[in-house]
Formats: sequence, C-alpha cells, structure tokens
Amino acid sequence: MSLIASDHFRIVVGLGKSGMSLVRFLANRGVAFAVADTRDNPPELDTLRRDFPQVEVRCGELDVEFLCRADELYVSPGLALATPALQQAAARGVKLSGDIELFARNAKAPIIAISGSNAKSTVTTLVGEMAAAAGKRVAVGGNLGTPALDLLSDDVELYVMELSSFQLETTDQLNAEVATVLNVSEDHMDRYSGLPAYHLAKHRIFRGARQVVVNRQDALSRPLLAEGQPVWTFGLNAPDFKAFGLREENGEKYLAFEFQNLMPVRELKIRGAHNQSNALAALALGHAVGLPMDAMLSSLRTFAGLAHRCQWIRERNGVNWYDDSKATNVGAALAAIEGLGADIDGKLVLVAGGDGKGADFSALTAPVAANCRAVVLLGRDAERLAEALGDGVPLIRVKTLDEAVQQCAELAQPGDAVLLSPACASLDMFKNFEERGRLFAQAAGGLA
Ligand code: N04
Repeated sequence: MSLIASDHFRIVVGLGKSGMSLVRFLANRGVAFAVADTRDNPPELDTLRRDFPQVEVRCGELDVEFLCRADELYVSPGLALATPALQQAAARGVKLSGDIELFARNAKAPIIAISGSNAKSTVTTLVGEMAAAAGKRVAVGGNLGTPALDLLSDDVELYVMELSSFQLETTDQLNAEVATVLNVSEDHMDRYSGLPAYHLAKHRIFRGARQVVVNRQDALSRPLLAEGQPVWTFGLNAPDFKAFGLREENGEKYLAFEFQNLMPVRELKIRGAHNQSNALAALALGHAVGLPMDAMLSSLRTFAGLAHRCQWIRERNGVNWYDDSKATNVGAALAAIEGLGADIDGKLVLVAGGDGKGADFSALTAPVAANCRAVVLLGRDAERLAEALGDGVPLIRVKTLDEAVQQCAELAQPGDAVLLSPACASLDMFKNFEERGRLFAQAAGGLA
C-alpha cells in the first residue's frame, strides 16, 4: 500500500488564535483534519462552526483513540506537551508538531527569529519597522499580532518572527536566516521543571539557523555554535569586531558598531538601559540580514515603545502614572523598577501581583526596597510576593485594580511615579495583560 499525502490526517489540538490559523491553512490546501480542545467551550468555537461547518470538533477531555487517528498533531502553545493524552499518542507513533514548524516548511523568504524571556515584542516590532523603513516587504508576527501561518505569502521578502518557548517546543527545524534568544530569566515555572528545561526549549530557535545574535551580558543567550557560523553580539559595554554596544565620547553615550559611533543614546525615545540593549539587539539582527544602517537608525529615532510596556498614562498632582502590565515575570518587572526608578526624582509606588506561575520573587526584594515608597499587592500570589518583599517597604493588600489605583493616588507624593508592573500573569483576574493594563489606565484616567 502506498501512502500519499492525501491519506494523511491531522488534528489541530487547541482552538485559540493559532489553532484557527492552522484550520485556515489546512482547509485552504485541502488537507484532511479535525480539531480537538480540552475546554468545553473554546474561544474560537463559534467562528470555526460558522466558517468550517464540515470540520469535526471534539471538546473536553482529550481522547487518545481519537488522537491516534492522526499521523500528525498540531499542538497549541496553550497546551503542555507533557499532557498525558498527547504523550500516549506520541508513544503510539503520532508526530507532535505545531504551527511554527508548518510555517518554517512553507516560508520562501528569510526568517529573523526572536525569542527571550523579555523584550522580544519590543525587538520584533523594532526590526519590523527597520525593515519597512528600508523598503522591504516585511511580515511581522508569530507570538505577537498575526499568527505565523497567516503571514505566509509569496510577496513577502522578509519574515520577522517573535517566538515563545511553547511555540519552539513543537518546532523541529526553524531554519532561520538569523536567530536570537535575547535573554533568559525565570518564567513559566508552572509549565517547566526548572530553568534548564525552559532554556532548552528556547534554544530550539537556533536549529538550522544560518547566523546567530548573542547577548554579551547573558551567557544563557549563547548557543553551541557550528564552525564558522556567523555570530553578531550586542551588549551595553564597548563593542569589538562583529559587535554592537555603547561607546562614550566627550561625556556623551553612543550606540556603536565595532569602533564607530552610530547615534547618541539620547535620540532614542524609549528610556532606560534595557531599552538601549533592545535597540542594539535590533541593529544586530537587521545588520545580519543586510538592512542599511541609515534606515535602521531612523526607525530607532521614531519608535516610542509598545502599549502596556512602561507606557506613560498621565500626570496628576506631580505624579506620573505608568502601565507596565506586560511585565508578566520577575525579570520584566525588575527592568521597569530599576529603569524608571533611576529616571525619577521621587520614589515608585508599585502595583504588583497576579499569577506568579511558580516564580521565585526574591530577586525583587532589594530593588523594591531601594526604589519603592510602597507596594500595592493584588491577585492570587499577593501573599507569596509579600513574603518575598518582607518588611523592607510598606505593603498594602487590595482586592481589585480600582482599589489599587485609589491606594496609589493616596500614597504617591509629588515627584513620585505610580507603576503597574505586576511580575505576574494576569489570568487569575483578567482576560490577559492587555485587559489588565487597559482597566488600570482607565481607573487612573478617571481620578479627579
Ligand atoms: O496575559 C497575561 O497576563 C499573561 C499570559 C504568560 O504569563 O505569558 N500566557 C501564557 O502563559 C500563555 C498563553 C502561554 C501559551 C499560550 C497562551 C495563549 C492559547 C491557545 C490555547 C492559549 C491557551 C490555550 C489553551 S488549548 C486546549 N486547552 C501568560 C486549553 C488551551 O486550555 O493562550 O486544548
């Protein structure tokens, strides 16, 4: 018996945004498939039933016999690969894959691939803007914005992809033109056995990469390299060959490439040392694919940062309010606390807490004590945060975001800044971090 492509049967497991992009992709190509989701009422179910009424859908607990009808499963990043039903199917010879693997097999233009615990959306967006400024037909997406498979087009000249560790777990061979893991700090410890497993997942981004970009200040960003494989580096110290970094001349700091100054740091709209690092990472990635320096620098001058990423909301009674709802892990909150803390005359009133995903919060203790007037705590892991922060700073427990905003308004003094930077996911109280940020800004905006 011959096995031709039309004999193959696939199952899309997990019906979120990327699950729907898989459905469209497979349906367009006439591939036979079904859909499964562990939830009784997955978010995209109505859309699927309306647009693809002929597709079989199984909701609720995964059925191994059903999964074993497929030769390949496309598993959602929202579902752990360790899920017993998936592992049982794999043991019976079913291949576990994902949307990024399919994307990589079908992309005809070079891929810039970006992962990391933090700053991946900022760097991905920056590189996308640099490529557009250079006149490239560029497609930007993946973990942010448009799902990977929806970007595929013969017109695209360059793909700029943000990829999460969960997306990389189901990707065998990405074959990026250039790949980077910007940084590695603890996140998603509810889904990984520890930092080594998380690091291993992230480093799958380098499989088949022609060139790599490495963070000189994070040893965990460095992959095992092939002989002669081109490596570009970035970091906040002075650059050497094939490196981007900072140089100082006449008391002025410059973004620099090798031994040449490119642009004074003060021309960046995004503030803080971590954002200088982000700018250098974007330059390194763009340079690796041959983007002209002038187009890249003009993008750096105009980029004002992402929503919910240390975003300025308003000024009230001499206090500036910031929404950093995107800080869903300790590393991100640290960057904001230290970055903004150094930039203001007064102190920070921090709003933190939510779903800590099993994180160790102890790295926050000293920076919070040094930079914060008070911390307003909310969400599932408020008490775990309180324990880690100890008595180095006044702690105020609240039940709602509105209550948090009221407390901040009372606590903050002229010259201070109020900062929502939770160090936690939002899913215990909100739809996502965007909703958390929007509601915080709304409440802050509503103060008389
Ligand atoms: O927004 C926040 O506050 C933080 C969100 C985090 O901390 O990064 N997100 C995740 O951890 C996360 C979210 C990780 C992977 C995927 C997602 C998006 C998408 C698709 C399916 C999805 C969840 C699912 C769930 S599928 C299935 N059964 C925080 C499920 C599925 O339960 O969310 O079959």
